[in-house]
Amino acid sequence: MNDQLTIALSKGRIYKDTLPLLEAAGIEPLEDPSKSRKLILPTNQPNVRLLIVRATDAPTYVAHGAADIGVAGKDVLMEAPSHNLFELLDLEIAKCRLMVAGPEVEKPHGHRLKIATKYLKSAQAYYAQKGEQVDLIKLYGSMEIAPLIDLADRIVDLVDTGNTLKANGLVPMEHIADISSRLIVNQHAYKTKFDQINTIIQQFKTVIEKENA
Ligand code: PRT
Ligand code: MG
Repeated sequence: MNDQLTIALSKGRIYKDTLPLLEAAGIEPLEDPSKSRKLILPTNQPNVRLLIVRATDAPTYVAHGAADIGVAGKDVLMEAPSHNLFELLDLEIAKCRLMVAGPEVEKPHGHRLKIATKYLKSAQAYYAQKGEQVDLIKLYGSMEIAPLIDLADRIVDLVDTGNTLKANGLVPMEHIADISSRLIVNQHAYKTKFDQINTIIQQFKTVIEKENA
């Protein structure tokens, strides 16, 4: 039986916040991804390894079975196709909000609102549900610039402290969704490696319940 377990994680805040959960499940990486250039990290458990991937790629690795389980932000999951994977647990980490933001004083606009975002699907669903017709402009990052140079009227982006918006003269305007990271599991792996994955889920749950009690 193949009891090798591969876990897809992005470095940065998801890695940092997932470490204590992994530790509770007895899994300790043998190298620190912020210091190592290695993208496949061995752990203290010979049959468990970590894949260090881009945050937006984690669902792809899990959906294709290249990783058995992974961690991804709900913002990423709302944009990604959901076939072949289960979203099994809210890890309550890397929390933030998906919001509409714009300049404090908006210029009058005679056109449909132009919204710059990397979250096309979420923005589209949000404005459709409001019955508002807008023009969406896809960007891959630094959305905050768009209203400053009249590329767009507003942006749809993640907000945590609000400092990034503030530094660019923008204010949060509308709340779209609360975001946290989720444990995702390949559907086939969940059947073939059920005991191994379920044990990890139970150990994660214990920590999450304690932290959020
Ligand atoms: O780094 P890379 O571009 O490859 O990917 P990434 O930016 O998606 O990775 P990372 O590690 O930055 O984010 C991973 C996940 O963390 C996201 O998918 C979210 O689910 C979650 N998360 C939580 C956040 C934030 N908080 C957050 N504040 N992701 C991004 N931000 C950014 C936001 O986009 C904005 O630019 O931080 C800025 C706002 O922060 P404040 O504190 O100034 O409001
Ligand atoms: Mg980032």
